[in-house]
Amino acid sequence: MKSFTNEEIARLLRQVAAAYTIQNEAKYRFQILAYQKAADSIETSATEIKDLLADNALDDLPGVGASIKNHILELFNTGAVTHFEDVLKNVSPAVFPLLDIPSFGPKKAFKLVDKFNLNDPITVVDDVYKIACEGKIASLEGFGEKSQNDIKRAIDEYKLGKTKSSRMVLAMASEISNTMLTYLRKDKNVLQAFTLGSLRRMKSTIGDVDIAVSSNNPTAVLDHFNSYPYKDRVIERGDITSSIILSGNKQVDLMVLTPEMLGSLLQHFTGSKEHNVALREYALKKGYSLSEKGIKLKDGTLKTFTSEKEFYNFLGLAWIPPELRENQGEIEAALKKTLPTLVEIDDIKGDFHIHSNYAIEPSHDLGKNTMEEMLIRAKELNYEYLGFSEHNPSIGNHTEQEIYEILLKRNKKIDQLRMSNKSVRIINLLEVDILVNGSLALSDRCMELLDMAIVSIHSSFRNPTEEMTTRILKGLSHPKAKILAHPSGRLINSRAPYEVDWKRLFAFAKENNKALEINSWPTRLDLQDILVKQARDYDIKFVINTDSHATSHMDNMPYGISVAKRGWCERKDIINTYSYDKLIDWINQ
Ligand code: DGT
Ligand code: CA
Ligand code: CA
Ligand code: ZN
Repeated sequence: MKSFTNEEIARLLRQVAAAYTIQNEAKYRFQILAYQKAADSIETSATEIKDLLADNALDDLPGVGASIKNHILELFNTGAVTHFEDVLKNVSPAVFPLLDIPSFGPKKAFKLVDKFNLNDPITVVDDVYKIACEGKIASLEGFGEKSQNDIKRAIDEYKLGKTKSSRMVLAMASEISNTMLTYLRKDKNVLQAFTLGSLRRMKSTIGDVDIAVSSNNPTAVLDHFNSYPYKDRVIERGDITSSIILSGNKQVDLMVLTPEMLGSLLQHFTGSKEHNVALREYALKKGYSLSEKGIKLKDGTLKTFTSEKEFYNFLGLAWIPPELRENQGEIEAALKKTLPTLVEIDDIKGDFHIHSNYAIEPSHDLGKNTMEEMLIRAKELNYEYLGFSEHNPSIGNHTEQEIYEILLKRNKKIDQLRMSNKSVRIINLLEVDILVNGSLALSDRCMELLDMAIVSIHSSFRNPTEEMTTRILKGLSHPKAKILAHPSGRLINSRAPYEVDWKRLFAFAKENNKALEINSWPTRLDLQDILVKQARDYDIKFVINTDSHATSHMDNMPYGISVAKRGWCERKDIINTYSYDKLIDWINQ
């Protein structure tokens, strides 16, 4: 018997649906829907089909009709499916890689492959890109200039890792969730609505959005949910649950229960799965069995909970903040009452990573707003202080003397601002490049013009671990270098973190009193939560910064807070919760 993963099977089913669409969408519309639905269901199933087959339990697989189940059996028995081969034989295999690119449907992909005679699935994405750049797509019937540009952009994004199935960044998932909550609350049958799953736990990337509703009329609520105007299709509908797909292949799951079960519902669907499994094992030892409906006692009666706190307390545990629910020791800590008091957004008194549009002729990008505008936003956010940290002047385009003069002039500007603006204190920083050899992009006398510096890596990301670590430590050892910005360099869905010996870096930061940045930019969220938790064991300090290039970016602070919380950080761990005086002491330490 051959073996296939759920992902491989789902992929094959989608190819069959695509081939039907290309052949005759109207004629095969039921088949297309059935194959798409089966693919959705298999892809999101928690159980592997190969395990179901081993248990002779393929019938348990929801959302898959009898004929597709037979095809799956054939696939495992013989390694191929005759019917699939029949459907697929008229479509070039070069069509399918194009279907992973955002905005590419089967018909568009087929037309391009057909018209330009593209037959190599390995090179087809590059081939289409080249043809688009040569301007040959615009003249094709049904395409045009705009769609040619859209194709180029979509392939650019695809190459950055944005496939149709990639996980959402927090900002996008929050927006989807908020829009959906507003829509749901318009239905009078909805008593309360909550965001759950990984989004409530504020994980840095989100697979799908989970929403819970308390209601005395689940059917009406599910009907309302299924009529959501921006849905692409409904993929599952039961008595108390339903799932829909929005455009861009984003999934939203809804669960509806009556209010007296709200506590256990919130607990269960917040997860994580790992936390729930560990909690269930812990409860089992006390003779309790947990579910989304409540806690079943030894005598078989079901105890229900209207609040999540009561649920945890009944188990002898303190309520656990959602950000900690990853089975990383939180259950033991809740039992011993040693859970951390996590840092909150209201604890934040300033932000050190701010790029204004001050004309510094930088090595990298300049901000969009003036220093004055950034200060106004800081005041609105109730900050006590704000640090300006434009990139250092480019060393390729200036002599050291020119850079020194640029910085002298900038210091004058900052002095003036300090005179005229008494409500927010200003910290004079720069974001200074750590060059490949570990030295800083600024000379010592230039560094002396600053209160402190943020240092960071913006080149040669792929050097070996030891080289990278030595480079960072050397850059950080300058007395003015107090903060390491976006320490791993990762960009979510597009750039892997660079290789760093984290233990060595953490030990160095502790020893030399350097802070690691938690960068709040939604596609950075760097240092990552797991590493924050490890770094915290070294008793290192962190700074939560927004890396703002415009005033509106200053509102991203909550994303950084979520990373700090997931790393178990308390207020005392975060430098920018300090009062101004304490901050100055820390800078001068
Ligand atoms: P995601 O969507 O991949 O970002 O991650 P989650 O954590 O939102 O996962 P999801 O959407 O599959 O499920 C939401 C929550 O429902 C999950 O965190 C815990 C609960 N849950 C789902 N499936 C299971 C399961 O098989 N066992 C247990 N104990 N809990 C589950
Ligand atoms: Ca989810
Ligand atoms: Ca889900
Ligand atoms: Zn920056």
